[in-house]
Amino acid sequence: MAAITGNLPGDDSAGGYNPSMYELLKAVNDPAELRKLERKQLHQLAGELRAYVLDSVSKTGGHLSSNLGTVELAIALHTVFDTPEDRIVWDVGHQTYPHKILTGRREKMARLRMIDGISGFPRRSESKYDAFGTAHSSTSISAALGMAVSAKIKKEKRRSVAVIGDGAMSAGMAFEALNNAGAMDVDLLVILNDNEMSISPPVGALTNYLARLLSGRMYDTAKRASEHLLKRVPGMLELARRAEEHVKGMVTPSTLFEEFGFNYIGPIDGHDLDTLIATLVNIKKLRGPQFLHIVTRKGKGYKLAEEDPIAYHGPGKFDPVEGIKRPTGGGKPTYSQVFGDWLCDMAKQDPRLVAITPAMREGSGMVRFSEEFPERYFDAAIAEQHAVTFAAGIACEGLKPVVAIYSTFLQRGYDQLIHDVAIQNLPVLFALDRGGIAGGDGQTHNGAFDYAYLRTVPNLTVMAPADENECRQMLYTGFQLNGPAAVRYPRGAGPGVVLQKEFSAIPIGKGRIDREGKRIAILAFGSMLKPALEAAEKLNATVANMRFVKPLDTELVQRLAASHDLIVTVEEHQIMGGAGSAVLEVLANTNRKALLLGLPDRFIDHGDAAKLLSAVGLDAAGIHESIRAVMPE
Ligand SMILES: Cc1ncc(C[n+]2csc(CCOP(=O)(O)OP(=O)(O)O)c2C)c(N)n1
Repeated sequence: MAAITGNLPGDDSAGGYNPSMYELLKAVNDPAELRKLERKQLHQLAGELRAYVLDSVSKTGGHLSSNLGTVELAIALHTVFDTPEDRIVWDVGHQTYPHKILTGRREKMARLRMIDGISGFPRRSESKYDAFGTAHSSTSISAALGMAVSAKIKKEKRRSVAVIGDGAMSAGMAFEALNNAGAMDVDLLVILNDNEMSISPPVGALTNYLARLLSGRMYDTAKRASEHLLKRVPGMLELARRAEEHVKGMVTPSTLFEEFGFNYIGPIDGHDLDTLIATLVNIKKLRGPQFLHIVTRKGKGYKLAEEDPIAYHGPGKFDPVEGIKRPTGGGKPTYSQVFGDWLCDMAKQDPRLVAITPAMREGSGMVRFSEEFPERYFDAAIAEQHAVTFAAGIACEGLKPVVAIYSTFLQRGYDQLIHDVAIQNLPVLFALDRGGIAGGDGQTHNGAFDYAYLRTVPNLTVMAPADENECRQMLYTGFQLNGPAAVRYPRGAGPGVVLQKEFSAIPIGKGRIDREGKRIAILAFGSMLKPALEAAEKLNATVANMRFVKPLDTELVQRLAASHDLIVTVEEHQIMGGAGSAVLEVLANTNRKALLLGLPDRFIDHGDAAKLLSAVGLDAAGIHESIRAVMPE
């Protein structure tokens, strides 16, 4: 493991640590065993845990940088707090691998994010130590506050702790919770895990504020305050607190978090295990809302991740010595790349184009655009609601906003989509990535509901490309419209068709027959066209690429219904309320037999996307089988 740097806790001698041992870690099967270890053993444990995280993520893929940064924090929290009785709520939850390993899931890391394996995020059904299920950001303070209030009502002595990153802290929801909590007399601890990074560098005034807090005069004052806190004698606490507030008030303005009603402590080094434990021990004795600011390093201890925490945020499998392999090019482009290229080409042609991402520059394929058009690129931070209304404001002024957003995250901005964009019929284009099964991230990240929640909104045009070129041309089509539009495409690469550089608009609300057959008509939406065409070969079925979920090509639906015995709809979306339901609405007054294929009414879990689709019958064989079940040869 030559690539591990020397800054593993307890070993500053660069590479001298032998992770194959996992001597202490092997004996820790739950936090009670961790709490029996001596303080000096915890340093060795931290080294082992860090090596184990690197070792296992390199074999399975998953989140890496953030987890290398929470090794000491996870140890300190489980050492000081009486988990699972005390509740630890991790925000987003992508940084919980050390916590998972310490809470009985060490061996299960081998099947992380795989079918029947453990989730990459906390989950109540997976472990009693996972106090709250999550994966979308900025929910931790609200949830932990709910738990703290419940403990108070039930007269239980439990503690509630929220751990939130500086990126997740940028969302409105986190501030709504702070605002609510600070005015309550509850024992809640919020730990801000500040690594000065989101997935990419964080943006916004809060980021600048935190940087000032770390570097400026406030740092010294706050640091002295925290040292002072460590020396406190129980009983003198309130007196000391008031004196300290007074002193702080004289030298420096109170922190933002104090203005919210929290007692601010920090910043402290989140990799300094001794200070971390001692501080938490003291905070545990304090009553009321507490705010601990810790500073950690994303990728800590693994040189390559420290140097490039973005590349190591969520890598696939890799060799820890060699590091991740950069794509050599030549492969099929992903839909995100197709979108990113379209964005740059369109921006060259139309100076009104403005692009917005809620903190997903890399995932949405916008790195090149951000470099080539910095003045027209806006990272709104992890703030989907704001991103959508921000786009609406831009559209009011005659510019043409494109909001690149994952299907699952637009759920956060739904009222804004209706109230701010659609009612005012503003020309905002939504590039909706990760439509359908998300793969390793699992149920929280599947784009399974977007047809349903979009097609019910007046004024909106909803398109689903079946291949990369159709995606490019649909983005162009949506961009030209004088109203809101969404182009919804899946994760990963498409079938690999040639991309036409020239733009050509697709007729609105028109589908296309791709195969003429008899008796059976398959109406395919988006990614399902390819398996539908394959299934149709054996069935000699007609296949239509519907292209539009809204406006639906009702004329085509009626024509196919009149000339076929069975209408089959196929979509990578929940059957309930989806595109098939839209087709049924058209067929309501006919006696035509219809079969709706899509995702079932349950949350589809993590794993290989192709295998998951096949398991729910959304591959060529599954489509064929389902049709034959209702219409035998
Ligand atoms: C609502 C929502 N939007 C976007 C994301 C995607 N996302 C996952 S982690 C992350 C960055 C979080 O940054 P931070 O809280 O600082 O944690 P770090 O990764 O730095 O450890 C983002 C944007 C998400 N999980 N939820």
